[in-house]
Amino acid sequence: MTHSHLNMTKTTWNASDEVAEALRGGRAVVALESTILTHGLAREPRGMSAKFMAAFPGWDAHRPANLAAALGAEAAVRACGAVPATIAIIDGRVCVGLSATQLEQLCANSGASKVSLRDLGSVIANKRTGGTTVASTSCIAAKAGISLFATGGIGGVHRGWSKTLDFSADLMAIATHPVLVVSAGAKILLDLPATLEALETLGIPTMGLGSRLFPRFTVSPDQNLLLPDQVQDAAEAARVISAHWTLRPSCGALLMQACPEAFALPAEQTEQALAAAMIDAQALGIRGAATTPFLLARLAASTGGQEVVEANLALLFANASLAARVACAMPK
Ligand code: PSU
Ligand code: MN
Repeated sequence: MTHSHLNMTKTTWNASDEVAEALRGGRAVVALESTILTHGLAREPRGMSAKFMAAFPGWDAHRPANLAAALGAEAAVRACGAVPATIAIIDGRVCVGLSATQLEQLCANSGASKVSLRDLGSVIANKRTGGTTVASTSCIAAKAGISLFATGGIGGVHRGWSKTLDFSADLMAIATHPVLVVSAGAKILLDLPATLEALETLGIPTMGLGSRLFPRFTVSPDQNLLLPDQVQDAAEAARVISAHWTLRPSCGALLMQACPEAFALPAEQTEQALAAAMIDAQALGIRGAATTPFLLARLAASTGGQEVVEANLALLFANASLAARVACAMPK
């Protein structure tokens, strides 16, 4: 018996008709993660500023914010000519491409878990439901034959890592699955210089779009933290990743772009909120997988929380568009 996904029964693996057909036809497909839906955004509707609505007129203020975000990211992929494949585990089934009903139910499900690499087996076997992280989404996308994946910000080496040894499974997953992950860099709550070192150690190609500044998720880039490489456009990213895969066909890569300038936040304000949140996390004994959702939720609830949410959404939509453009530029 092999353990290939080809042998997984229909009950554990389900690609939507649209995604299955796109993959069969060699069309451009972009994977999207779902932890941001289950753990990153509100399950209540959320009104946005006039500035946000002018930039993203499709935002649906009447739907739950996480569902509106999911639909917005999918629409951004479609607008650039690719097919979106939102990935999640639903009742133990690995779903690649969710129906409207599945997406609605996932976004409404307050019991959905955060599913990282280590959790996949138990969530599937116990027929549970969860949002997949960058790590587990990379694994599932690779198995499905999808090579482009868009997210907000990746996980990385956490601040205080020398005591906690906490660094995200995202890093190992990207190093060991052939996907190009498009992000706005690593989450601001991390130790970013250490994250850059880890990416180098793992041999993960890391390119900035039109810049070598390391993007910091919702915060504007640090002028002193440089990526090893940059590309001018989607076509160049596609050429670089194709060349990379001729030699290292099982190692992923990163393409990063800064949060759209109109929505990026100043570092000082975020650092202040983060410092308070980290003290609370320690006092409450928040550890392990709970750390990232806790700190991000505290940032979004801090003074200026509305701007944090808008920046998070603006960068997510921008990354979905960029991933779709690269997917369309990949050689067939
Ligand atoms: N976006 C959010 N909240 C999250 C995440 C994204 O608003 O929790 C997830 C991402 O899916 C990322 C993961 O892969 O957090 C990293 O978590 P950790 O540091 O535990 O590996
Ligand atoms: Mn962790």
